[in-house]
Amino acid sequence: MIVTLFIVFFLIIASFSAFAVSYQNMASMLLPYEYYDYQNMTNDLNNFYKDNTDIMKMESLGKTFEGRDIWLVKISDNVDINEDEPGVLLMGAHHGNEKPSYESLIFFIKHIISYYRAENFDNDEDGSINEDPIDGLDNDNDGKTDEDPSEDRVRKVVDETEIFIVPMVNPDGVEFGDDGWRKNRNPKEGQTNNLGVDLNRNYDFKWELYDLFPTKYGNLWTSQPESWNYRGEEPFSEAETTAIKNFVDSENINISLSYHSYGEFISYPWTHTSQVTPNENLFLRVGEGISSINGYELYSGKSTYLPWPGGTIGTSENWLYGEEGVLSYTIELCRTRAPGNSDTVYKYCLTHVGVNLYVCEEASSIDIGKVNISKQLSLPFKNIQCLFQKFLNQLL
Ligand SMILES: [Ca+2]
Ligand SMILES: [Ca+2]
Ligand SMILES: [Ca+2]
Ligand SMILES: [Ca+2]
Ligand SMILES: [Zn+2]
Repeated sequence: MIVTLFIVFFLIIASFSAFAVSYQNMASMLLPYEYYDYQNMTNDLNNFYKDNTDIMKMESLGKTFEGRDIWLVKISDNVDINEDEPGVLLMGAHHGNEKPSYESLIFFIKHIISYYRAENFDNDEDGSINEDPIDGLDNDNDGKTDEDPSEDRVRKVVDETEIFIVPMVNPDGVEFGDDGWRKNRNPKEGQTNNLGVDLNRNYDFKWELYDLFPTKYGNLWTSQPESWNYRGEEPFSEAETTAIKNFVDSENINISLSYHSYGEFISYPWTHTSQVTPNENLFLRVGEGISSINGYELYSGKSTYLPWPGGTIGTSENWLYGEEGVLSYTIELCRTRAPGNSDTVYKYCLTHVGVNLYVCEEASSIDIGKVNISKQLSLPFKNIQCLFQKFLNQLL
């Protein structure tokens, strides 16, 4: 009898707590996540800056077509001085309709400024301090993952790295319509609808391949002014890409992450060919490190993702690596373009705090310098170029 009563009592408690959990989940599902817009981001960044002038700096890299500032946030100790520390560049919202890409970076800035000032703290109140840092693992086997991030880790990264963050490369795109707009809003000849340029096709690296091999590189598509992937009339025709270029030219950047959404994968150069770069091993090592934190698939140049249909030209990754010697990755966040569930967004943001801290920690071990791209042409491609040259010589 007593046993039966006990079981009944236990079942009541169990079902009640199950109800409580599902009720909580329901409640958070009913509250759609509210993403930043440009003005709220600008206001918040300004406020963070006012309270953290010793480790944070904010400046405009230039104005967009519609007159918005492209904000750059620098985070480092002695932030006004250009110190001899490895440089990390984090970018979001090349595509304005990919909201998690900037949201996660604003979240990262908040995390940094709050943890930098905090004593080492037992965030989950389990009696031990910093036992479960953000690395995608349940380090203390308590069934929760990354629940006690390390304050010291943030301090070390801020003190030893120069972190540059451009959360919204394309604020005009972010602001257009309810869901944002992939391209910028700079109207081009031949556009009555679908205004603007796909900024992640506007960087200068082997731009001419489109013209040489139009079918292989999807020329018809990216050269169509009204396509979603329109690359613009020439490399760096756009204020946003030019702003990024001028900035990168003026700084020593070792590694960069460009956030997009969606797909939950990581990719890196080359984006225009299935050939690997001379730094494939380094790309793989750091890429696998990132993948171990966020659990995303790592696509190397040889994977099935590329080429489509012959690869993508004009990406920031190709230019950053091929022209600027930066170890550059794209991270496609999330399973949908802009998840509406607050818990889901929070998880993506927190996980990528771990990813960003990790690349900062790796930055000092990465210095690839200028890449000699002439060595990077594939054999068949060299032959084609050779033939093309012969053909030109005959004409001349
Ligand atoms: Ca802690
Ligand atoms: Ca703890
Ligand atoms: Ca844990
Ligand atoms: Ca952990
Ligand atoms: Zn994108």
